[in-house]
Amino acid sequence: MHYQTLETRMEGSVAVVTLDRADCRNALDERAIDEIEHFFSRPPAEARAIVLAAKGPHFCAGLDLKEHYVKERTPAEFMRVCQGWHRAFDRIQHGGIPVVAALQGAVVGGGLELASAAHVRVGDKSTYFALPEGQWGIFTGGGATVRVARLITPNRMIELMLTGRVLTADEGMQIGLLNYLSEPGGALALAMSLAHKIAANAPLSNYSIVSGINKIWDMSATDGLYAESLLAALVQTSPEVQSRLREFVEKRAAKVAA
Ligand code: 1HE
Repeated sequence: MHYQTLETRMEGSVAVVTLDRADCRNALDERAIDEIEHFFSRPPAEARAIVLAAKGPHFCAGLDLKEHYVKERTPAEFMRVCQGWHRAFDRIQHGGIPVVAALQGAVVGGGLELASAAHVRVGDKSTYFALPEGQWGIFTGGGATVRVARLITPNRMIELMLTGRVLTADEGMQIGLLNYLSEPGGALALAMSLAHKIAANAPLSNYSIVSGINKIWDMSATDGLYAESLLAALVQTSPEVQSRLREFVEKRAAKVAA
């Protein structure tokens, strides 16, 4: 597939997918959403982790407001647009491969919805967050009511949307939008090194971590514990466990140390 809005490459077992519309601040038009869905539905077979990055000074300006203005969509048309975003971002969150997002500059509106589908978020001092939909008279439609609300609590999301407040990278760290704050300009390098470390885990462990925890969050406690035992039964008895644990038993494994 030749992508027009994405650039893709492999670095060892890490796939790097980069939003490539810096001239419009990586705003997400219908093609970009289709291409994101396509990539994350069929990631390279050898990919053990994925880094989601973006060209230019800003990660993503959200919904392509010009396209939305020009198309004058009907309610049914925009419902379909939203469902396309939900499909694409579900593939990121539930595709079974860990996704690390490298965030610089604006991570706003649909850009934050995209970032919140990743499993690990890395920023630097330039990174900032906002949900400015209110000023355009619109609402979130790319999954923020589910993913962003879970990350920062519904109450914080309501306040951000009502006031249009901009959160700094430090504030993003405090409330859980960022997992890591790198040195200036270092978000991509840190995201890559985390992704390489993640890629060294057993693929079935990673699959369970990225698909199981969020799915179990949607369940009752009883169902969740049952699902956890089923997942663990599958993962803990996989052949790779024996070779990894042998290293521990024979005292060749690295220790877990602070
Ligand atoms: C865009 C978009 C866009 C920039 N759609 N074209 N998102 C927003 O409300 C963000 C609106 N954008 C901004 O606040 C600023 O553009 C930025 C802070 C992101 C970047 O500022 P800056 O000074 O670096 O760039 P710029 O000069 O404002 O923009 C450069 C170009 O990108 C310019 O086009 P040009 O043809 O004049 O060069 C902008 O028009 C274009 N551009 N942002 C289209 N968003 C499923 S619902 C999701 C709901 C939402 O996401 S609401 C959108 C929230």
